Amino acid sequence: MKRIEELVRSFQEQELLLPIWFEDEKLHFIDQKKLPFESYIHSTTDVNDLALAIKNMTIRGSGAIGTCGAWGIYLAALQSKGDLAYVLKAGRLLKQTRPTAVNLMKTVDEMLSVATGSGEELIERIEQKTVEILERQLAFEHELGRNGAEMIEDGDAILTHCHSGALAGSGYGGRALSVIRKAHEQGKSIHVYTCETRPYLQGARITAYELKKFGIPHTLITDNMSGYLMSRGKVQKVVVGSDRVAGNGDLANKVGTYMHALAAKANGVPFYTATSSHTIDHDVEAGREIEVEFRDPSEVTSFQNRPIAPEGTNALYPSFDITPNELIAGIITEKGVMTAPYTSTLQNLRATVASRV
Ligand code: RI2
Repeated sequence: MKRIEELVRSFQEQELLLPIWFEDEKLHFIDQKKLPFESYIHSTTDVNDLALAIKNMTIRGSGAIGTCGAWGIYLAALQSKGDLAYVLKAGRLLKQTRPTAVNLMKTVDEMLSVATGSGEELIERIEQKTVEILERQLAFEHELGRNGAEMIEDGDAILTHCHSGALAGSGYGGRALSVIRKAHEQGKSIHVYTCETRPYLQGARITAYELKKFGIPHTLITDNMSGYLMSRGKVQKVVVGSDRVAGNGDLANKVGTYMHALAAKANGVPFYTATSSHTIDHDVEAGREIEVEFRDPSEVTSFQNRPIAPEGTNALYPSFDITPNELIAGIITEKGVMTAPYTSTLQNLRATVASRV
């Protein structure tokens, strides 16, 4: 049986940017709110700390919080010395942290499907499942990247929104950046426009940080510049991540995605989402049924704790929006690129895949 420590060591030997890892009997994770100005690493043995870190976006990105479903249950099993009731309670806590990204809920359920027995026996079952999920997720990023890179042509400028990269996933490139990183590794000459992504600035802070690290040429723009660039023929593809895809192909992703998709359609630019078959939620028929998380409006009226509007200004912060399927040229998955009509292509995909993070 492969142990967690062995797996983490093998990950550390690869060229990965790990968001979360386990070492010296503690879970460690990078503080994504402080990047790129500070590389702060939190360490804990308490699943409650992990749940709080997901809720306050210290750890974020649907792939990374998906793997937290595995890490959190593993931590709870260790912390409680194999107390099943505690592990089940931890599962409920983790699932309540963020409502839109579906991978976290699905991964917690997958972990709990092996949670039987108690003590060492329970811990061992959970450790095995954790290893399985983490290995699978890293392999997924390479498969997804290879499929998506086929959509990218030499000379393309690619627009992306938010941060759908290594630290939002398992360390290679997450979703959108796995596609971009793979195309770059294949020797294609590409340029990336990364939208800053108000109000959290994931694009400016984290996507630009990763693109720089991977040596991929890029330009930072504010979110409202994408229409201008597309209308001037400066963008050949749009590739974004995905928090949840409905059964009909409608996409929930970081707020602002929808307006990029509209501009892409109006200018004949193909718009893709890079996702996992696990992120397709067949329990949800269409995007309007997806719960959109609303965050604290103070995150809009201030920037890094400094006010940017008069005191008392009303603000609103829907964290995600829904892009209707007719604006999507393709849904890139680890099993290939799905195209319209999505209701049937996604159903066929469902029939052929095992679940993934
Ligand atoms: P992957 C983010 O949300 C954005 O919606 C972004 O597109 C996505 O997660 C990246 O996750 P948040 O967690 O699609 O920053 O790459 O609110 O998994």
